[in-house]
Amino acid sequence: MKIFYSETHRQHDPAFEVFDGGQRVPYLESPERMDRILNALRKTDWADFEEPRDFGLDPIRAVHSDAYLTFLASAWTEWLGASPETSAASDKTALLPATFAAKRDQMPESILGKAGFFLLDLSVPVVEGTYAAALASANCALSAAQAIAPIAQSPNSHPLSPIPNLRLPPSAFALCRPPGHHAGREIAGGYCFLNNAAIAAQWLTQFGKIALLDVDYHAGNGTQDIFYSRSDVLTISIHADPSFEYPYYAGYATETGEGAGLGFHHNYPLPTGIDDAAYLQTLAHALGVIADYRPSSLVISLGVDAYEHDPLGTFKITRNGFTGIGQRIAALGLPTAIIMEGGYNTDALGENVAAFLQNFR
Ligand code: SP5
Ligand code: ZN
Repeated sequence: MKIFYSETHRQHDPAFEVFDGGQRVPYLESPERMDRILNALRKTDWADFEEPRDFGLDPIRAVHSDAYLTFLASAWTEWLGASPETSAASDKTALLPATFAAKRDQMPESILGKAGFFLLDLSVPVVEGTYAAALASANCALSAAQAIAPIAQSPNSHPLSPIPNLRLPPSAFALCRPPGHHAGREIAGGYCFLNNAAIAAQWLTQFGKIALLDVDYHAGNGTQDIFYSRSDVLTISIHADPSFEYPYYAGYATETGEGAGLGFHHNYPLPTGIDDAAYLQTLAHALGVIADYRPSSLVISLGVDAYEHDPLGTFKITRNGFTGIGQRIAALGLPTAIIMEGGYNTDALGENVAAFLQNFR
């Protein structure tokens, strides 16, 4: 399986985030996460690592607003240039505002005001290398999309199935960091700056309808936002009920799309303590919706924070559970681009990702 990975993610390494109650804690979405996944994948005999290609800004501008991309590109320099009186920070290790835009029809000039407009919460500190890392992450997703696109499929480019004259559909993995599914059209949140899975799905629409399934523990609010009024990208998210869990303000079962997109978004909010069997039941419903839609290819937002020992999660999914989830999804038989999202138990992260991916080679 082709795995797209870039070392550029290391440039995004904030020292802290702020948890509920105002505690500064070490940044959970750390570069070490990638090392753990790389180590686990290197132990397999099917991981084929490749550098991402640079797709330029056009496929990213198809998903995110110009104002937002301009902010990401210049935020760090503007923050460094802000006068001490306006910035009031003694050490400028990160740009993180304390005021957020509940109302979004005015754009202030100050960098802190703009940061409050374009950032959703206290888990997206912007540091010097954030934009470069986010671009490289998006390029990993785009490279995985390209690897499964019909144009990439020469007769021998993917493995033979055990059944003669029947070829397995192509799949590829984007080992993305930072993750993407909480990033909306013009907002960062939940460790996410550019919505890598949405960028991949949008790029793939040139070949037909796309289904995007999000199995991260948290609701894919950014992805929901981006495709909410579209019928050419079916979006489905299975996650902890936002009535008690981040991102709180999206991911409810009643949210099913709007306008032309009505009926093309599905949320499956679940209570705490969900085990493998209950999760697989919900997944079966979601996969039925995808099969009925007949997409030309599938994008997976793969978070493994539903794991039983994840520090941010409350679900009880086991390593075997991730194998089962991957197996059910692979059984759809669709070309599939798998995009890395969350997962914060660093000890188990690599093996959990490998457990999911092994179904697709
Ligand atoms: C991509 C992804 O998985 N982003 C998740 C961002 C979640 N941020 C929520 C932070 C809330 C902190 N609450 C800590 C509870 C620890 N038991
Ligand atoms: Zn998550």
